[in-house]
Amino acid sequence: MSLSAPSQEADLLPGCTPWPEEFAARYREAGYWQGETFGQMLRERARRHGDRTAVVAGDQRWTYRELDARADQLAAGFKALGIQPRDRVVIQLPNLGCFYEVCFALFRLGALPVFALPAHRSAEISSFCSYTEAVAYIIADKHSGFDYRTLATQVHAAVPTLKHVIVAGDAGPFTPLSQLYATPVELPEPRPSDVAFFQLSGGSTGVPKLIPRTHDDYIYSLRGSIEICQLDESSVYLCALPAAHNFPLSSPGALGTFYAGGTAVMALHPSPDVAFPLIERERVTITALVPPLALIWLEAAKARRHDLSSLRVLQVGGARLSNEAAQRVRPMLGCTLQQVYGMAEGLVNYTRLDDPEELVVSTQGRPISPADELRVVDEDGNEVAPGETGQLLTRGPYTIRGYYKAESANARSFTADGFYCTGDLVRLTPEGYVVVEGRAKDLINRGGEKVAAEEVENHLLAHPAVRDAAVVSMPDPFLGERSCAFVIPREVPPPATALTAFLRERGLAAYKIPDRVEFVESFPQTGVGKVSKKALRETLTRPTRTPTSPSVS
Ligand code: AMP
Ligand code: DBH
Repeated sequence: MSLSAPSQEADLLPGCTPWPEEFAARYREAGYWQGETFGQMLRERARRHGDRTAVVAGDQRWTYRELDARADQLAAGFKALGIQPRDRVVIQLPNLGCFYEVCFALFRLGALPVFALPAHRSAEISSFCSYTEAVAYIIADKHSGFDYRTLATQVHAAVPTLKHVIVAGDAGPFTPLSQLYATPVELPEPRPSDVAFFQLSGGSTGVPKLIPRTHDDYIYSLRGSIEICQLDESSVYLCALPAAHNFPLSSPGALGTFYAGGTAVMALHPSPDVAFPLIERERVTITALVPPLALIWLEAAKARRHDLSSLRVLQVGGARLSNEAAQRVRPMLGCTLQQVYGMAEGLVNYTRLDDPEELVVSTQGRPISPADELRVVDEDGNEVAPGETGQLLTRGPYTIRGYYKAESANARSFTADGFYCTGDLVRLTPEGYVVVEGRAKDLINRGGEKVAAEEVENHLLAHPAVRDAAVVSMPDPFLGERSCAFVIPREVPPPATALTAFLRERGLAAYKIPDRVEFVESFPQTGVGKVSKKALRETLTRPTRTPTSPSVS
């Protein structure tokens, strides 16, 4: 532990915003930041729990000793390729057994993973690679019917800094991951106060923003999470959501499970067909889902074909879970529901496992840390009366102070005194629990997958037949929200399917393609002349629409 660590400013990767020195000192003194790196954490767990199973993926099983050794070997292989400390490496892997080896190898090397999701396509991946000047891109050969090597060929051609494409599986013209396990070499330890990796924000403008997380701050969030979720070495965590997402990575996710000495089981797909047999076989104790998946699981559990009795906690988060669905979790699945309201920028709230049913069903929990500061403010930034709804602002020992290399976005998303503006409309209960009421930011939350309206609009505007575009959410009983693009055509409207095909060709992830397209002559406006998305949204819930509007579903 280093209480007298040098100024963070000097430690931190350029392009990242440090915590002010007085806050950093406070977080160290309180024991939140303990000066430990991910590499050291795994080494220590391998010493303490060497023979315990760390990772299960298909019929592969690795003990902590094996995971530790394989991370060392892979770190040596990455180094031999020329990957250096602080080099950025975009990882886009499905839930394969090698996922955590790759992460820990990069952590040990001090290279910085950028956690892309399997659903991202060329628009997003090219942007992550060029924005971070990534030197390597790590993919699987194929997954869910998609060939990532084709994507890599496009990205490789578009991004000059990218030297290596590394493939888990059949590498084709690229570097096979399997050939990079080399004899371990001595590596200098990265600084715990430095950035360890980048998460992605759901983003409210343009492509997702990059979130730099340090060893110190993230490991603190793991420690807090495993205490709240009561994880220990007997815990078995099922990673059913995409492993790179902040929720299954850290709340407490697989990294929290490793911190506790438990076992992480990978599900290649989150459907009950895949997940339920794994829960039965591996005696899974805890897992995490987004609300639409939770609804599917609740339905599937009725058949009672699998023994799910080992499951103690079902975490649901990423988007608002309805009270009605929340009430069905214990009767249908026989386990405790834990609502999780988190964000890759930091702050995570949990309902506690021994909370009264009323709080668990109707709130999104309370923060991990006594040092998390929450303010609920009105549109002028003034605090609202207790219990009133307003935008949530937050700062604390594991919430970032700025996105990576994003000065103008930072000016919008952070207050002068360092609070992150979540864009979420919330109210606080008398017990200090958060209830998420909606969003101030311009995002569509499609069952936990966040679609930034502006990003999709920019792509639509690139179409020659489109004069203007506004993308809004529409309520959906299954996903919570779906997206609708309102388009003002230049002359004759193109077929809606031509527009969606155009977006696909531009390499936009499938979940961002508008679920519906409506052609209009003009947009309704607000008092100051901005497009009123509120009014657009309202036209969708009115019973009659322009009869000529073509739409796609
Ligand atoms: P991201 O920026 O992708 O990390 O997404 C974080 C955002 O997801 C939050 O700011 C919320 O808008 C939303 N979110 C996460 N968990 C919940 C939840 N339990 N209930 C409602 N919204 C949530
Ligand atoms: O949606 C999220 O980003 C999220 C949800 C639950 C998250 O980042 C987390 C928990 O850590």
